[in-house]
Amino acid sequence: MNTADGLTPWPAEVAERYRSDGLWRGRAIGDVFVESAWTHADRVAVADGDTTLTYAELADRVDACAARLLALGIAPDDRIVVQLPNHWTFVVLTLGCLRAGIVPVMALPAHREHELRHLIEASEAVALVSPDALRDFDHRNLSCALRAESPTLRHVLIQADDDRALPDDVEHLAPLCAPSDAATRGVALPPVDASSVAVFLLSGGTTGLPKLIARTHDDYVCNVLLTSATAGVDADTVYLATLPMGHNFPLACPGILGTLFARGTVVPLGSPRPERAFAAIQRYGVTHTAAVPAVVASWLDHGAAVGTDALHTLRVLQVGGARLADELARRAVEELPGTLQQVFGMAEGLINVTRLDDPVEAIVATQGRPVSTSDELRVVDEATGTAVPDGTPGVLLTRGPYTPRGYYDAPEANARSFTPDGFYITGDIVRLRPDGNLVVEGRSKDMINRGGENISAEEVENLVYRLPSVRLAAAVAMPHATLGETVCLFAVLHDGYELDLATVRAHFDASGVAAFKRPERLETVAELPLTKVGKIDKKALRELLASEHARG
Ligand code: OOB
Repeated sequence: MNTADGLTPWPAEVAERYRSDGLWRGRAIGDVFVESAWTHADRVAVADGDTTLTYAELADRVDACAARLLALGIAPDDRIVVQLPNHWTFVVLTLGCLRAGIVPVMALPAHREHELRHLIEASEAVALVSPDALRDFDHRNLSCALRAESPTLRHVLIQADDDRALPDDVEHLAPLCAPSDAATRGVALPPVDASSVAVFLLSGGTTGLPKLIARTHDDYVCNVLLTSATAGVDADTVYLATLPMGHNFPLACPGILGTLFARGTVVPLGSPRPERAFAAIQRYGVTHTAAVPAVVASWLDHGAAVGTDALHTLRVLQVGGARLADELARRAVEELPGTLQQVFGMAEGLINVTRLDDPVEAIVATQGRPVSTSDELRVVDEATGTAVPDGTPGVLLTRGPYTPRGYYDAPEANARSFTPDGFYITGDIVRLRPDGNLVVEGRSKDMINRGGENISAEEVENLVYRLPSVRLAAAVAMPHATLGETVCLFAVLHDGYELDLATVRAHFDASGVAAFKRPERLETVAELPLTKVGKIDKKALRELLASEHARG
């Protein structure tokens, strides 16, 4: 299937307006990058340990990578699942795909068999790129097993040390990312249409496995440039990426792409741990970075212990992915160098940010406002769907120039998650303040946000139902001091059965599920509270856990 077949396009007259307003520039991401590269050929584009690439070197490798992917028989519009750790090869490969019109599907390093199988199937991927092994997990073995069972997957590309011998049936990623050579020089790359799909991002997923979000070159360039402007990214920016680079936040808000478009320097780092992050910030003179609240908490504690001198070059600390508690925000403003920017965004599109010159009160107490005046927001009553008065909490709906009108090839999910007139139903409960800023008050969608990782309650429950002992299951967000929330599982068992947490977690591991989805607590109960229509009353369960948490 061609990617275009699974899309829900913006209506023609809306697309025309976005073009005439200059929001959609008709430029492919790879073309914008190449242009910025050749005007600043000698500046450092990527600095990753021993590997430093100038713009000229990066652009050379990117185009060589594009030519090599095409030479492998991977064609424009083919999909490649990319599961790489934060590393310079991620940048070369991703841009190489984009230059060739090949569409990367952005998996996360934490994903396992369960998620990867789904991504390969849903995108009909022809290739999978993964590390040889990472944190004691054998990705190569899994990748080959997935290829053996998939009707579409032909190539497994493995990121490994140069000298590591790999079997013949997998490709080394390193030679694909090497400088140009006789075989690639002069190879003409196919033109890439700006209205075509650039990347597939993953939804946080409220129902089951992640859905694919097709972002076009036009909409993603728009996303990158708007967020770059609000974060003050320029040629002097040194951006540290510690969040997984395939996630929308570090990839494009403004992240890696914003920094490269502005001719700054990207510093990939494999871990957000404070010791490593502080050292990288000091070594490279980092000016911008993005973190989730749990990471900020660890940086604050580390800073309180060792001081924050290492961070003196920091100009902008972006925090988002989960609600930043006002108290933590205040500490970040007071104790860390630079300006705090709250970012309330989503892979589906809409990005809200506090502005760098906002009053401290707004930076501390709100999650910002949309980056484009063309973003349309509605706050509606959860039950009736009608607009609530300004200042009253309600569910946030949105549409706009970088918010696609539907998930990829998912008519049922689209009927649930989009209104007939094309608004995305975020499932976030927000309050709109008179100054235009939003405050995230909660969530109507059935999700657990574990330190920025969105976990679908339904996916967890479906996995639990595979256990023979379980009659009824409910996965509920449980308050957690640093992560914000973790998964608490309530289960009603069949007569005569027993179940403990270790068994549940071992079952998740054996099912090949990303580790962050494992329940942190199990409560076996005789019955679950039900709503008047007979659904499991998650609200009551959440309140139970919250009141328990409040009591300490
Ligand atoms: C980002 O994207 P996703 O797709 O992983 O998660 C989106 C969801 C939002 O709908 C919301 O429920 C939650 O994550 N969220 C926040 C938040 N930022 C995201 N909840 C409260 N406060 C915040 N600041 O998480 C994402 C994408 C681009 C930029 C930043 C974050």
